[in-house]
Amino acid sequence: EKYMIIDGERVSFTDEKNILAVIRKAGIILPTFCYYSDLSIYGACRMCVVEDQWGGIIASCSTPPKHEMEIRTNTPQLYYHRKRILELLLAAHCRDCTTCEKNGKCKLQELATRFGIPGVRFENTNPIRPTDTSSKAIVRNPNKCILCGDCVRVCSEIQHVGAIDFAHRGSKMEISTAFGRDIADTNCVSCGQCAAVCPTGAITIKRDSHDVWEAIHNPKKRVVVQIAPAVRVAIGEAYGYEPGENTIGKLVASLRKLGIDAIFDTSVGADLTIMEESEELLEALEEEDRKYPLFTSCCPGWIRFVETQYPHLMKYVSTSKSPMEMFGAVVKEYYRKQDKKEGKETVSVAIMPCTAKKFEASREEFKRKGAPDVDYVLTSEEVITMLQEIGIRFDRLEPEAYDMPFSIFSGAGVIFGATGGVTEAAVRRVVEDKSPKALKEIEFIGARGMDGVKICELPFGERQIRIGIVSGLGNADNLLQKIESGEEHFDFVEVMACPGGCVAGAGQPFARSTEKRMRAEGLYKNDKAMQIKRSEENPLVETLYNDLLKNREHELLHVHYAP
Ligand code: HC1
Ligand code: SF4
Repeated sequence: EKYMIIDGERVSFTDEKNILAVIRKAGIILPTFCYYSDLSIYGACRMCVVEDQWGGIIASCSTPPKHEMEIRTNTPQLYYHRKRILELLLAAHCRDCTTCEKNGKCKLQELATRFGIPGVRFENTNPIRPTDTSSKAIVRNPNKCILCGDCVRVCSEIQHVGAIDFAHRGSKMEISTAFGRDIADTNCVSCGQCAAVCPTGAITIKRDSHDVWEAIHNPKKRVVVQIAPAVRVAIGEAYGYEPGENTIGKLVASLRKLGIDAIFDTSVGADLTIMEESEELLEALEEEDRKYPLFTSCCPGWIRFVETQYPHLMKYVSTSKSPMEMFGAVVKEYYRKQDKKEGKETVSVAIMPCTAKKFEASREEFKRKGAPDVDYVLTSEEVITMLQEIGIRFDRLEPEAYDMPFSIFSGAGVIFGATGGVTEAAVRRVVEDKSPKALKEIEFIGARGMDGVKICELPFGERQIRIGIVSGLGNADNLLQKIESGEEHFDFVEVMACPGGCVAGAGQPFARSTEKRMRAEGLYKNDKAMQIKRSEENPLVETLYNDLLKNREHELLHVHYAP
């Protein structure tokens, strides 16, 4: 058995990649800024340093463990070293903590408190640099950056986007876009993953809650909300509920107290998306010698990725709008007459786990007569803050039901929020056998689970269909390369930009892999408890097609992105 001596105690290890992992196994929480197990090791912050048996100082994140190695994590030398790093970081940091987005959640602030830093002895000599607010999804404030590089690595290693990188050297070093452009003018897909890993307030998610408050306070406005599938299994975490616990009823009750006029579920839109997208899939399956699959279209980060990196593949992306946009169009149409009669204006708000949805809502392609179908997107985190602002005790409220008339949706719509969910929902729709046994079999085609790449094959009539499911744009990129080279062939490919799907969106409360998995399981549990399992069995879908959507499917349910 291999072991190390950590602070005089023997700790065994097997395949841990670095000493830091062994130290954590021993129950010691060493402070770090730049270490994420999913990302490459950067070793920049030097907070995780330890002393070896000869008094040498080494970074534990970038040193592999060796058998019989002896280290100390807690010596006078290390104590002063860490304190000094913190002081230097604080000295170069804009310290307007009270009004910072990250107040209370900032790692620098947390460690300054943990180390009892009494004051900063050095002056901040850095010039104040402008904050980049050009993106609909994220805000970059370089004055709060500690150069840990987490954002750079998540953007390039996990997402294969590389919109941001280190620029300049020495004390001038900063994180920048190519040529210092505004982030909105780069290939950034608005996925928000950089904000999710940023330990300070240097990259945060843009807030739209102020505008929504104004609409709520305006008696001439009718504020209508739709809630995305993945929100229900995460928002409760802010109130002590387990990840995966479905707290939608409490959220609905809270939103009523907030002053929202009508509350619906994006899963209704997901049922419509399945109706349209499976038509496209059936058509694609008819085509002979089709090289490319039908790609899903509900994830706006993915759409932006194809537009910027694989524009020639845009024509293989489903033209079905995302559930959010389909339902947004339905909402605006539904209230049009009533608004006129009552002299009101409907403001359509979507509560999403996602930051890229803010970008999607603002796209020209989703404006009709100059007005967007979704006016504002709030993340789960923003809604938590809004509830806190007026002191709503979410946990003490009795669950309430959705408003009429859009209160019916299927389990297929709900599972959209987990990677593989769209595929499973589409398969439920296209298979001919609608028996409970067939439904159960679909559960096991391999679409479930949090793996970044899943491949399913299933019989379809005389043939087999082959489906690829990826989450994380890096995985999507790798799969696209294999499709292009002819190494892989699929009939249908589902892509979600965030690793794990919407449950793991950057707008959700911070989560590690266990919580993400529990959220996805929560959605499948929710589906199990639902009476309607398939989108086409939702009676509301039929009503909509016969009425509001009649002869307007193309206008209201499909989109053609400008080249
Ligand atoms: Fe998603 Fe979707 S599943 S994209 O992850 O297709 O955001 O939850 O609302 O639109 O339904 C997000 C989630 C969400 C859409 C649906
Ligand atoms: Fe990169 Fe996503 Fe951040 Fe844009 S939002 S910079 S794509 S990680």
